[in-house]
Amino acid sequence: MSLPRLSDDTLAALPPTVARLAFDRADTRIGIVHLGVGAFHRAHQAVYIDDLLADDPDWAICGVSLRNPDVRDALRPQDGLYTLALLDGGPTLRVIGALREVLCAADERDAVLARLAYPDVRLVMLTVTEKGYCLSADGVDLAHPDIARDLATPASPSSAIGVIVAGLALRRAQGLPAYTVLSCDNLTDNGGRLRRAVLQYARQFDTGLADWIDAHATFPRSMVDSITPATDDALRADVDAALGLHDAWPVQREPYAQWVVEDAFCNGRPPLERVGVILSSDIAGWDRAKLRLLNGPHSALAYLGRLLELETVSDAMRHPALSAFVERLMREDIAPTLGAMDGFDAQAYIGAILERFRNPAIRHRLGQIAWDGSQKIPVRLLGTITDARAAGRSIDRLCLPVAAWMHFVRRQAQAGVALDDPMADRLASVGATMIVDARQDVTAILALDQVFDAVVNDARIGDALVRAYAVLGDATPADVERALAAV
Ligand code: CS2
Repeated sequence: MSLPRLSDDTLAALPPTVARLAFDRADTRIGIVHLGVGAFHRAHQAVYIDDLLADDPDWAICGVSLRNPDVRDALRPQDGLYTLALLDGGPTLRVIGALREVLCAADERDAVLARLAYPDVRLVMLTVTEKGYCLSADGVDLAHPDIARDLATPASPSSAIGVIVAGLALRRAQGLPAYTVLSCDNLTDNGGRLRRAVLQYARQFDTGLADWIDAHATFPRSMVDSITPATDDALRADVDAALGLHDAWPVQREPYAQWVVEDAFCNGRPPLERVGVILSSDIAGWDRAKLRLLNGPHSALAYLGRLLELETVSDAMRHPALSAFVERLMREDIAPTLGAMDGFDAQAYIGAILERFRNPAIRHRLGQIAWDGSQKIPVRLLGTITDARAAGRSIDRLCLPVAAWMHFVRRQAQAGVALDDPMADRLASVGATMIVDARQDVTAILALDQVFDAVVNDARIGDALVRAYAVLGDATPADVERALAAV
Protein backbone atom coordinates (compact mmCIF):
# COMPACT_ATOMS: atom_id res chain seq x y z
CA MET A 1 0.00 0.00 0.00
CA SER A 2 1.49 3.34 -0.87
CA LEU A 3 1.50 5.88 1.93
CA PRO A 4 0.42 9.51 1.57
CA ARG A 5 3.38 11.87 1.29
CA LEU A 6 4.65 13.94 4.19
CA SER A 7 3.68 17.55 3.36
CA ASP A 8 2.06 20.67 4.82
CA ASP A 9 -1.32 19.09 4.07
CA THR A 10 -0.60 15.82 5.88
CA LEU A 11 1.28 17.25 8.89
CA ALA A 12 -1.85 17.04 11.02
CA ALA A 13 -1.95 13.26 10.47
CA LEU A 14 1.37 12.66 12.25
CA PRO A 15 1.12 10.28 15.17
CA PRO A 16 1.80 11.76 18.62
CA THR A 17 5.12 9.87 18.85
CA VAL A 18 6.62 12.16 16.21
CA ALA A 19 7.52 15.68 17.35
CA ARG A 20 5.78 18.32 15.27
CA LEU A 21 6.67 21.86 14.32
CA ALA A 22 6.53 24.41 17.10
CA PHE A 23 5.61 27.22 14.69
CA ASP A 24 3.25 27.97 11.84
CA ARG A 25 5.25 27.82 8.64
CA ALA A 26 3.00 30.36 6.94
CA ASP A 27 4.22 32.97 9.44
CA THR A 28 7.90 32.50 8.57
CA ARG A 29 9.96 34.41 6.01
CA ILE A 30 13.05 33.26 4.13
CA GLY A 31 16.09 35.04 5.57
CA ILE A 32 18.82 32.46 4.88
CA VAL A 33 20.04 30.84 1.68
CA HIS A 34 21.96 27.66 2.35
CA LEU A 35 24.26 26.20 -0.33
CA GLY A 36 24.70 22.43 -0.05
CA VAL A 37 21.42 21.19 1.38
CA GLY A 38 22.74 17.69 2.12
CA ALA A 39 22.16 15.47 5.13
CA PHE A 40 24.61 17.32 7.37
CA HIS A 41 22.93 20.69 6.90
CA ARG A 42 19.48 19.21 7.35
CA ALA A 43 20.51 17.35 10.50
CA HIS A 44 22.48 20.22 12.05
CA GLN A 45 22.06 23.92 11.17
CA ALA A 46 18.50 23.49 9.87
CA VAL A 47 17.53 21.94 13.22
CA TYR A 48 18.90 24.91 15.17
CA ILE A 49 16.96 27.22 12.84
CA ASP A 50 13.86 25.06 13.29
CA ASP A 51 14.23 25.60 17.05
CA LEU A 52 14.54 29.33 16.47
CA LEU A 53 11.61 29.92 14.14
CA ALA A 54 8.99 29.73 16.88
CA ASP A 55 10.73 32.69 18.47
CA ASP A 56 11.89 34.63 15.43
CA PRO A 57 10.13 33.87 12.13
CA ASP A 58 12.56 35.86 9.94
CA TRP A 59 15.14 33.16 9.34
CA ALA A 60 13.52 30.34 7.39
CA ILE A 61 15.85 28.71 4.88
CA CYS A 62 15.98 28.42 1.11
CA GLY A 63 18.12 25.28 0.61
CA VAL A 64 20.12 25.12 -2.61
CA SER A 65 21.88 22.14 -4.17
CA LEU A 66 24.51 23.38 -6.58
CA ARG A 67 24.46 20.44 -8.99
CA ASN A 68 22.47 17.43 -7.98
CA PRO A 69 18.66 17.78 -8.18
CA ASP A 70 17.97 14.76 -5.94
CA VAL A 71 17.32 16.64 -2.69
CA ARG A 72 15.10 19.19 -4.46
CA ASP A 73 13.20 16.42 -6.24
CA ALA A 74 12.71 14.50 -2.99
CA LEU A 75 11.76 17.44 -0.78
CA ARG A 76 9.76 19.77 -3.02
CA PRO A 77 6.75 17.42 -3.21
CA GLN A 78 6.79 17.43 0.59
CA ASP A 79 7.00 21.25 0.88
CA GLY A 80 10.59 21.01 2.20
CA LEU A 81 9.51 18.96 5.24
CA TYR A 82 11.59 15.97 6.32
CA THR A 83 12.16 13.83 9.37
CA LEU A 84 15.14 13.94 11.69
CA ALA A 85 15.94 10.73 13.60
CA LEU A 86 18.06 11.21 16.72
CA LEU A 87 19.93 7.95 17.32
CA ASP A 88 20.09 6.98 20.93
CA GLY A 89 18.64 3.60 21.78
CA GLY A 90 15.34 3.68 19.85
CA PRO A 91 15.39 6.68 17.48
CA THR A 92 13.45 9.82 18.44
CA LEU A 93 11.69 11.31 15.44
CA ARG A 94 10.94 14.93 14.71
CA VAL A 95 9.67 16.71 11.61
CA ILE A 96 11.75 19.71 10.57
CA GLY A 97 10.07 22.65 8.83
CA ALA A 98 12.89 25.19 8.53
CA LEU A 99 13.35 24.66 4.78
CA ARG A 100 10.70 26.80 3.13
CA GLU A 101 12.14 26.40 -0.37
CA VAL A 102 14.47 23.92 -2.06
CA LEU A 103 16.20 24.78 -5.34
CA CYS A 104 18.85 23.24 -7.57
CA ALA A 105 21.21 25.79 -9.14
CA ALA A 106 22.04 23.52 -12.09
CA ASP A 107 18.58 23.97 -13.63
CA GLU A 108 17.15 26.87 -11.58
CA ARG A 109 20.03 29.27 -11.52
CA ASP A 110 17.91 32.37 -12.06
CA ALA A 111 15.69 31.48 -9.11
CA VAL A 112 18.77 30.98 -6.92
CA LEU A 113 20.26 34.33 -7.94
CA ALA A 114 16.90 36.06 -7.45
CA ARG A 115 16.70 34.60 -3.96
CA LEU A 116 20.22 35.82 -3.14
CA ALA A 117 19.20 39.30 -4.24
CA TYR A 118 16.06 39.22 -2.13
CA PRO A 119 16.24 42.00 0.51
CA ASP A 120 15.04 39.76 3.37
CA VAL A 121 17.95 37.38 2.78
CA ARG A 122 20.73 38.52 5.08
CA LEU A 123 22.71 35.34 5.60
CA VAL A 124 24.17 32.79 3.19
CA MET A 125 25.50 29.59 4.74
CA LEU A 126 27.39 26.72 3.14
CA THR A 127 28.09 23.04 3.67
CA VAL A 128 29.70 22.03 0.40
CA THR A 129 32.48 19.80 1.88
CA GLU A 130 36.19 20.54 1.63
CA LYS A 131 36.35 20.05 -2.12
CA GLY A 132 33.42 22.40 -2.80
CA TYR A 133 35.56 25.46 -2.00
CA CYS A 134 38.04 24.94 -4.87
CA LEU A 135 40.76 26.38 -2.62
CA SER A 136 44.44 26.85 -3.35
CA ALA A 137 47.05 27.24 -0.62
CA ASP A 138 45.89 30.77 0.17
CA GLY A 139 43.00 31.67 -2.08
CA VAL A 140 40.98 30.13 -4.86
CA ASP A 141 42.32 27.58 -7.34
CA LEU A 142 42.04 29.62 -10.54
CA ALA A 143 42.92 26.53 -12.58
CA HIS A 144 40.01 24.53 -11.14
CA PRO A 145 37.66 23.79 -14.08
CA ASP A 146 34.57 25.05 -12.21
CA ILE A 147 36.27 28.30 -11.24
CA ALA A 148 37.70 28.82 -14.74
CA ARG A 149 34.24 28.27 -16.23
CA ASP A 150 32.58 30.68 -13.80
CA LEU A 151 35.22 33.33 -14.42
CA ALA A 152 34.40 33.15 -18.13
CA THR A 153 30.69 33.79 -17.39
CA PRO A 154 30.45 35.23 -13.85
CA ALA A 155 26.75 36.11 -14.16
CA SER A 156 25.79 32.44 -14.64
CA PRO A 157 27.94 30.62 -12.11
CA SER A 158 27.87 27.01 -11.00
CA SER A 159 30.51 26.82 -8.24
CA ALA A 160 29.78 27.83 -4.64
CA ILE A 161 32.18 30.77 -4.82
CA GLY A 162 30.78 31.84 -8.20
CA VAL A 163 27.22 31.77 -6.84
CA ILE A 164 28.13 33.73 -3.68
CA VAL A 165 29.88 36.43 -5.71
CA ALA A 166 27.14 36.65 -8.37
CA GLY A 167 24.59 37.17 -5.60
CA LEU A 168 26.71 39.89 -4.01
CA ALA A 169 27.16 41.56 -7.41
CA LEU A 170 23.37 41.71 -7.87
CA ARG A 171 22.92 43.21 -4.42
CA ARG A 172 25.55 45.84 -5.06
CA ALA A 173 23.95 46.73 -8.40
CA GLN A 174 20.55 47.04 -6.72
CA GLY A 175 21.84 49.13 -3.82
CA LEU A 176 21.09 46.40 -1.27
CA PRO A 177 23.32 45.66 1.69
CA ALA A 178 25.66 42.67 1.44
CA TYR A 179 24.93 39.40 3.21
CA THR A 180 27.01 37.50 5.73
CA VAL A 181 28.61 34.34 4.31
CA LEU A 182 28.92 31.62 6.94
CA SER A 183 30.97 28.54 6.12
CA CYS A 184 29.88 25.45 8.08
CA ASP A 185 32.44 23.01 6.72
CA ASN A 186 35.25 21.17 8.49
CA LEU A 187 38.14 23.41 7.48
CA THR A 188 40.56 25.27 9.72
CA ASP A 189 39.81 29.01 9.51
CA ASN A 190 36.87 28.19 7.23
CA GLY A 191 35.54 31.76 7.11
CA GLY A 192 38.97 33.31 6.59
CA ARG A 193 39.84 30.94 3.78
CA LEU A 194 36.47 31.46 2.10
CA ARG A 195 36.83 35.24 2.36
CA ARG A 196 40.25 35.20 0.72
CA ALA A 197 38.99 32.88 -2.04
CA VAL A 198 35.92 35.04 -2.71
CA LEU A 199 37.93 38.26 -2.89
CA GLN A 200 40.55 36.75 -5.18
CA TYR A 201 37.85 35.35 -7.45
CA ALA A 202 35.92 38.65 -7.65
CA ARG A 203 39.11 40.58 -8.27
CA GLN A 204 39.74 38.58 -11.45
CA PHE A 205 36.89 40.32 -13.28
CA ASP A 206 35.71 43.32 -11.20
CA THR A 207 38.01 45.05 -8.73
CA GLY A 208 35.24 47.46 -7.73
CA LEU A 209 33.07 44.51 -6.75
CA ALA A 210 35.95 42.89 -4.85
CA ASP A 211 36.53 46.14 -2.91
CA TRP A 212 32.80 46.41 -2.15
CA ILE A 213 32.70 42.83 -0.86
CA ASP A 214 35.82 43.46 1.20
CA ALA A 215 34.24 46.54 2.76
CA HIS A 216 30.69 45.25 3.30
CA ALA A 217 30.47 41.46 3.53
CA THR A 218 31.68 39.36 6.45
CA PHE A 219 32.75 35.73 6.58
CA PRO A 220 32.52 34.47 10.16
CA ARG A 221 34.43 31.35 11.14
CA SER A 222 32.48 28.47 12.60
CA MET A 223 32.87 25.04 14.12
CA VAL A 224 30.14 22.49 13.45
CA ASP A 225 29.84 19.12 15.09
CA SER A 226 27.36 16.26 14.99
CA ILE A 227 27.91 12.75 13.72
CA THR A 228 25.56 12.23 10.78
CA PRO A 229 25.64 8.82 9.08
CA ALA A 230 24.29 8.79 5.53
CA THR A 231 20.60 7.96 5.11
CA ASP A 232 20.07 4.26 4.43
CA ASP A 233 17.12 2.06 3.50
CA ALA A 234 16.62 0.92 7.11
CA LEU A 235 16.08 4.54 8.17
CA ARG A 236 13.66 5.22 5.31
CA ALA A 237 11.62 2.13 6.21
CA ASP A 238 11.58 2.94 9.95
CA VAL A 239 10.55 6.53 9.36
CA ASP A 240 7.73 5.65 6.95
CA ALA A 241 6.42 3.04 9.37
CA ALA A 242 6.52 5.43 12.33
CA LEU A 243 5.00 8.38 10.45
CA GLY A 244 2.34 6.48 8.54
CA LEU A 245 3.43 8.88 5.76
CA HIS A 246 6.12 8.60 3.11
CA ASP A 247 9.22 10.76 3.62
CA ALA A 248 11.47 10.46 0.56
CA TRP A 249 14.58 11.67 2.39
CA PRO A 250 14.79 11.55 6.19
CA VAL A 251 18.12 12.23 7.91
CA GLN A 252 19.73 10.79 11.04
CA ARG A 253 22.32 11.91 13.55
CA GLU A 254 23.55 11.38 17.08
CA PRO A 255 21.75 13.43 19.79
CA TYR A 256 24.87 15.54 20.42
CA ALA A 257 25.36 18.69 18.37
CA GLN A 258 27.57 21.70 18.77
CA TRP A 259 27.80 24.92 16.72
CA VAL A 260 30.30 27.64 17.56
CA VAL A 261 30.12 30.78 15.42
CA GLU A 262 32.29 33.87 15.27
CA ASP A 263 30.06 36.83 16.00
CA ALA A 264 30.86 38.82 12.86
CA PHE A 265 27.62 39.36 10.90
CA CYS A 266 27.29 42.30 8.52
CA ASN A 267 23.53 42.47 8.05
CA GLY A 268 21.85 41.40 11.28
CA ARG A 269 21.89 37.85 12.54
CA PRO A 270 19.57 35.18 13.82
CA PRO A 271 19.53 35.17 17.64
CA LEU A 272 21.37 31.85 17.56
CA GLU A 273 22.40 32.07 21.22
CA ARG A 274 18.73 31.40 22.10
CA VAL A 275 18.99 27.90 20.63
CA GLY A 276 22.31 26.82 22.09
CA VAL A 277 24.79 28.15 19.54
CA ILE A 278 27.99 29.51 21.09
CA LEU A 279 28.74 32.95 19.65
CA SER A 280 32.15 34.37 20.36
CA SER A 281 34.39 37.09 19.00
CA ASP A 282 37.26 34.62 18.79
CA ILE A 283 36.63 31.03 17.89
CA ALA A 284 40.15 30.16 16.75
CA GLY A 285 41.08 27.10 18.71
CA TRP A 286 37.60 25.56 18.76
CA ASP A 287 37.73 24.60 15.11
CA ARG A 288 41.27 23.31 15.43
CA ALA A 289 40.43 21.24 18.52
CA LYS A 290 37.44 19.67 16.80
CA LEU A 291 39.20 18.99 13.52
CA ARG A 292 42.22 17.49 15.22
CA LEU A 293 40.52 15.58 18.02
CA LEU A 294 37.38 14.36 16.28
CA ASN A 295 37.89 14.40 12.53
CA GLY A 296 41.57 13.32 12.65
CA PRO A 297 40.80 10.22 14.76
CA HIS A 298 37.74 9.55 12.60
CA SER A 299 39.97 9.37 9.53
CA ALA A 300 42.46 7.23 11.47
CA LEU A 301 39.66 4.80 12.37
CA ALA A 302 38.43 4.86 8.77
CA TYR A 303 41.71 3.95 7.02
CA LEU A 304 43.11 1.57 9.64
CA GLY A 305 39.62 0.12 10.17
CA ARG A 306 38.99 -0.47 6.46
CA LEU A 307 42.36 -2.23 6.17
CA LEU A 308 41.20 -4.40 9.10
CA GLU A 309 38.00 -5.07 7.12
CA LEU A 310 35.79 -3.43 9.76
CA GLU A 311 32.52 -1.76 8.72
CA THR A 312 31.53 0.96 11.17
CA VAL A 313 33.01 3.35 13.72
CA SER A 314 31.48 1.45 16.62
CA ASP A 315 32.92 -1.82 15.21
CA ALA A 316 36.33 -0.11 15.09
CA MET A 317 35.89 1.05 18.69
CA ARG A 318 35.22 -2.54 19.72
CA HIS A 319 38.51 -3.65 18.15
CA PRO A 320 40.81 -3.58 21.20
CA ALA A 321 44.11 -2.72 19.49
CA LEU A 322 42.60 -0.10 17.16
CA SER A 323 40.57 1.66 19.85
CA ALA A 324 43.55 1.67 22.24
CA PHE A 325 45.73 3.10 19.47
CA VAL A 326 43.28 5.88 18.64
CA GLU A 327 42.77 6.84 22.26
CA ARG A 328 46.51 7.08 22.78
CA LEU A 329 46.87 9.08 19.59
CA MET A 330 44.29 11.56 20.88
CA ARG A 331 45.53 11.84 24.44
CA GLU A 332 49.28 11.69 23.94
CA ASP A 333 49.95 12.93 20.42
CA ILE A 334 47.15 15.26 19.31
CA ALA A 335 46.10 16.98 22.56
CA PRO A 336 49.60 18.43 23.23
CA THR A 337 49.47 20.25 19.86
CA LEU A 338 46.48 22.32 20.98
CA GLY A 339 47.31 25.42 22.94
CA ALA A 340 45.44 26.23 26.15
CA MET A 341 41.96 27.65 25.55
CA ASP A 342 39.68 29.19 28.13
CA GLY A 343 37.10 26.72 29.33
CA PHE A 344 38.51 23.87 27.26
CA ASP A 345 39.55 20.64 28.96
CA ALA A 346 41.17 18.51 26.27
CA GLN A 347 41.10 15.24 28.20
CA ALA A 348 37.39 15.61 29.06
CA TYR A 349 36.63 16.54 25.43
CA ILE A 350 38.49 13.41 24.30
CA GLY A 351 36.53 11.23 26.73
CA ALA A 352 33.25 12.58 25.37
CA ILE A 353 34.33 12.00 21.75
CA LEU A 354 35.33 8.41 22.50
CA GLU A 355 31.89 7.83 24.04
CA ARG A 356 30.24 9.25 20.92
CA PHE A 357 32.35 7.00 18.68
CA ARG A 358 31.23 4.00 20.75
CA ASN A 359 27.49 4.78 20.46
CA PRO A 360 26.10 1.39 19.35
CA ALA A 361 22.87 2.98 18.07
CA ILE A 362 24.83 4.58 15.22
CA ARG A 363 25.97 2.68 12.14
CA HIS A 364 28.47 5.21 10.82
CA ARG A 365 30.22 3.52 7.93
CA LEU A 366 34.01 3.82 7.87
CA GLY A 367 33.70 3.81 4.08
CA GLN A 368 31.73 7.09 4.26
CA ILE A 369 34.43 8.75 6.36
CA ALA A 370 37.15 7.41 4.03
CA TRP A 371 35.80 9.51 1.13
CA ASP A 372 37.78 12.51 -0.09
CA GLY A 373 40.98 11.55 1.73
CA SER A 374 43.04 13.91 -0.43
CA GLN A 375 41.01 16.82 0.96
CA LYS A 376 40.69 15.61 4.54
CA ILE A 377 44.22 14.35 5.34
CA PRO A 378 45.85 17.82 5.20
CA VAL A 379 43.33 19.55 7.50
CA ARG A 380 42.84 16.65 9.87
CA LEU A 381 46.29 15.13 10.28
CA LEU A 382 49.14 16.95 8.55
CA GLY A 383 48.85 20.14 10.63
CA THR A 384 49.06 18.09 13.81
CA ILE A 385 52.14 16.30 12.45
CA THR A 386 53.95 19.53 11.53
CA ASP A 387 53.16 21.07 14.94
CA ALA A 388 54.29 17.97 16.87
CA ARG A 389 57.47 17.85 14.79
CA ALA A 390 58.17 21.55 15.38
CA ALA A 391 57.79 20.97 19.12
CA GLY A 392 60.35 18.17 18.93
CA ARG A 393 57.92 15.37 19.83
CA SER A 394 57.75 11.94 18.23
CA ILE A 395 55.47 11.78 15.18
CA ASP A 396 55.60 8.01 14.67
CA ARG A 397 52.07 7.29 15.86
CA LEU A 398 50.65 10.33 14.04
CA CYS A 399 52.12 9.11 10.76
CA LEU A 400 50.42 5.70 10.96
CA PRO A 401 46.93 6.83 9.79
CA VAL A 402 48.47 8.81 6.92
CA ALA A 403 50.45 5.72 5.89
CA ALA A 404 47.24 3.68 6.23
CA TRP A 405 45.59 6.05 3.74
CA MET A 406 48.52 5.48 1.34
CA HIS A 407 48.04 1.72 1.58
CA PHE A 408 44.28 2.19 1.21
CA VAL A 409 44.88 4.14 -2.02
CA ARG A 410 47.29 1.44 -3.27
CA ARG A 411 44.99 -1.45 -2.46
CA GLN A 412 41.91 0.19 -3.98
CA ALA A 413 43.82 1.11 -7.14
CA GLN A 414 45.22 -2.38 -7.52
CA ALA A 415 41.82 -3.96 -6.93
CA GLY A 416 40.40 -1.68 -9.65
CA VAL A 417 38.01 0.00 -7.19
CA ALA A 418 37.42 3.70 -7.95
CA LEU A 419 37.98 6.01 -4.98
CA ASP A 420 35.37 8.58 -3.95
CA ASP A 421 37.74 11.49 -4.14
CA PRO A 422 38.07 14.56 -6.36
CA MET A 423 41.64 13.38 -7.11
CA ALA A 424 40.49 9.81 -7.82
CA ASP A 425 42.14 9.60 -11.25
CA ARG A 426 45.54 10.79 -10.07
CA LEU A 427 45.36 8.61 -6.99
CA ALA A 428 44.48 5.59 -9.12
CA SER A 429 47.49 6.13 -11.36
CA VAL A 430 49.88 6.63 -8.43
CA GLY A 431 48.31 3.67 -6.61
CA ALA A 432 48.86 1.44 -9.63
CA THR A 433 52.62 2.13 -9.52
CA MET A 434 53.01 1.39 -5.81
CA ILE A 435 54.85 -1.86 -5.14
CA VAL A 436 55.11 -1.97 -1.34
CA ASP A 437 58.64 -0.64 -1.36
CA ALA A 438 58.15 1.88 1.42
CA ARG A 439 60.59 4.56 0.23
CA GLN A 440 59.49 4.37 -3.39
CA ASP A 441 55.74 4.26 -2.66
CA VAL A 442 55.82 7.10 -0.14
CA THR A 443 57.92 9.25 -2.47
CA ALA A 444 55.43 8.65 -5.30
CA ILE A 445 52.44 9.69 -3.24
CA LEU A 446 54.18 12.66 -1.56
CA ALA A 447 54.59 14.08 -5.05
CA LEU A 448 50.85 14.89 -4.97
CA ASP A 449 51.63 18.43 -3.94
CA GLN A 450 48.01 19.54 -3.49
CA VAL A 451 47.84 17.09 -0.60
CA PHE A 452 51.34 17.15 0.80
CA ASP A 453 52.73 20.62 0.06
CA ALA A 454 53.01 21.37 3.80
CA VAL A 455 55.28 18.41 4.53
CA VAL A 456 56.93 17.33 1.30
CA ASN A 457 60.17 19.20 1.95
CA ASP A 458 60.54 17.97 5.50
CA ALA A 459 62.85 14.96 5.45
CA ARG A 460 62.05 13.98 9.04
CA ILE A 461 58.35 13.76 8.28
CA GLY A 462 59.13 11.91 5.05
CA ASP A 463 61.26 9.40 6.95
CA ALA A 464 58.57 8.90 9.61
CA LEU A 465 55.98 8.27 6.89
CA VAL A 466 58.28 5.73 5.24
CA ARG A 467 58.71 3.95 8.60
CA ALA A 468 54.96 3.95 9.25
CA TYR A 469 54.26 2.67 5.74
CA ALA A 470 56.84 -0.09 6.22
CA VAL A 471 55.43 -1.06 9.64
CA LEU A 472 52.08 -1.69 7.92
CA GLY A 473 53.74 -4.30 5.64
CA ASP A 474 51.37 -5.25 2.87
CA ALA A 475 48.49 -3.84 4.97
CA THR A 476 46.59 -7.11 5.31
CA PRO A 477 44.47 -7.32 8.48
CA ALA A 478 47.19 -9.40 10.18
CA ASP A 479 49.82 -6.81 9.17
CA VAL A 480 47.74 -3.97 10.60
CA GLU A 481 47.23 -5.88 13.86
CA ARG A 482 51.02 -6.29 14.13
CA ALA A 483 51.61 -2.62 13.34
CA LEU A 484 49.14 -1.45 15.96
CA ALA A 485 50.93 -3.56 18.54
CA ALA A 486 54.31 -2.11 17.47
CA VAL A 487 53.71 1.67 17.55
C1 CS2 B 1 33.46 12.66 9.47
C2 CS2 B 1 32.64 13.92 9.76
O1 CS2 B 1 32.66 11.95 7.37
C3 CS2 B 1 33.63 12.41 7.98
O2 CS2 B 1 34.70 12.62 7.44
O3 CS2 B 1 34.68 12.77 10.11
O4 CS2 B 1 31.57 14.06 8.93
C4 CS2 B 1 32.18 13.95 11.23
O5 CS2 B 1 31.26 12.93 11.49
C5 CS2 B 1 31.59 15.27 11.59
O6 CS2 B 1 32.49 16.29 11.29
C6 CS2 B 1 31.22 15.29 13.06
O7 CS2 B 1 30.92 16.58 13.44
